Amino acid sequence: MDLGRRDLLKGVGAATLASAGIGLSDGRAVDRVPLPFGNGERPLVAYPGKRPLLQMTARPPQLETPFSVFDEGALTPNDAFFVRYHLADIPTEIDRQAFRVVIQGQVERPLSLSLAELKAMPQTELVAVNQCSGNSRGFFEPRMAGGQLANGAMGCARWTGVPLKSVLDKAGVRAGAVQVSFEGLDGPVLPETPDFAKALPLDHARDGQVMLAWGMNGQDLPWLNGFPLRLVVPGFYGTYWVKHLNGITVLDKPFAGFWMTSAYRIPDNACACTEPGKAPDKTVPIGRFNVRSFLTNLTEGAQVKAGRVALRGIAFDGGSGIRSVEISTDDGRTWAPAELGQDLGRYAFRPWTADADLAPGRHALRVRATGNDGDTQPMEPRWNPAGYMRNVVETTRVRAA
Ligand SMILES: Nc1nc2c(c(=O)[nH]1)N[C@H]1C(S)=C(S)[C@@H](COP(=O)(O)O)O[C@H]1N2
Ligand SMILES: [Mo]
Repeated sequence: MDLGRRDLLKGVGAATLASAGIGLSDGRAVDRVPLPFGNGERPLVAYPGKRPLLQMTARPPQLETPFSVFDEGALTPNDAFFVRYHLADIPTEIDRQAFRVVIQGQVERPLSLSLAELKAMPQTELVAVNQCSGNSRGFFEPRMAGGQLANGAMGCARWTGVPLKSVLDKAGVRAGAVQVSFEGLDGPVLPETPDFAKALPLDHARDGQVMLAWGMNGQDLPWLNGFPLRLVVPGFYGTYWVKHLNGITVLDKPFAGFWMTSAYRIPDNACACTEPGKAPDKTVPIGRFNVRSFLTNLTEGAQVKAGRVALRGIAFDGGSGIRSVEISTDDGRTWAPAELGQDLGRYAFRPWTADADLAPGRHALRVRATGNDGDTQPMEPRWNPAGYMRNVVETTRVRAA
């Protein structure tokens, strides 16, 4: 069903992507940057509403955040936030007055809500990390097909919107409903490509935290992050965070779309992993983030002055919150606790700081986080065929002199 997409595109006084100054196809490369794996060179390209970011593909735009941004604070600035799309027909013109999100399917009262109507409902705010399932895929060994990302397909923002639950309650979910599906204004270029749509179990959709968000760090959503409305699914991989959200359908049977039944699936076991090179016997849809941590102020190969060295970084997990972060300066043989910084909520980046004493010579710095749920990061990388969910204890090799 076409949810009025054409109508939305022809509104008068529509905001357009091009009005921000640069067409999608002619983003200017200002530099080229090497990511630390084979074929990792990326142009730094400035898109509308964005500072120069690492361009993985141009059509559709797929942009990675330069890692140094994560050293600047726990909230990722809107103009530095990564961009992921699957389908090349992304909206380039949206009339914010004419925009509607439709709630239909197994409901008592199908709704078509404007932004003004949504904003008149009780609002909610939450700081949460959005991370692509394939963040860090470029570091997998053996390597696999898919976007060759370093660690910049993640970001943390303060999201403003209304709980999905409020909107579902307004529509009145019918007895027997089991799932809710979501789709946005973007579409495939070829009709045989399946349109991007995702689904959540009804209980998850009604947990009060899943949100229809129009605000990001106090501003409208950047165009490329889903203007004017997106789904925010705290603690869950970005694939569920449907952008340009204009269709919500309550279903009485599990959603059978390609992006749930074939794509974004992980091995159905505790580690979500297989022996490298092996396919899993059974898969399930990807879900919650595992726990990760990063050193942000020193990069691989850095030279530092021997003696006391200040380290800092970030950690996050799927929503239990970070209990502790530990640092090793001897490649994981011994560990010392880091100090946790400001707590912006259990779905946010948690900053940490630590002091290390580095004798002259080479050091392998490692950082390991543990969540309040007791989960921690493995010392050896795990593997799965899609290159999802990397969360090995990362290593940064530096030299003190
Ligand atoms: N409409 C739409 N929403 C989408 C996607 C998409 O292709 N189309 N990609 C998803 C994926 S896989 C990710 S990782 C996040 C990325 O969010 P961002 O582009 O705002 O960083 O958007 C999600 N929402
Ligand atoms: Mo993603």
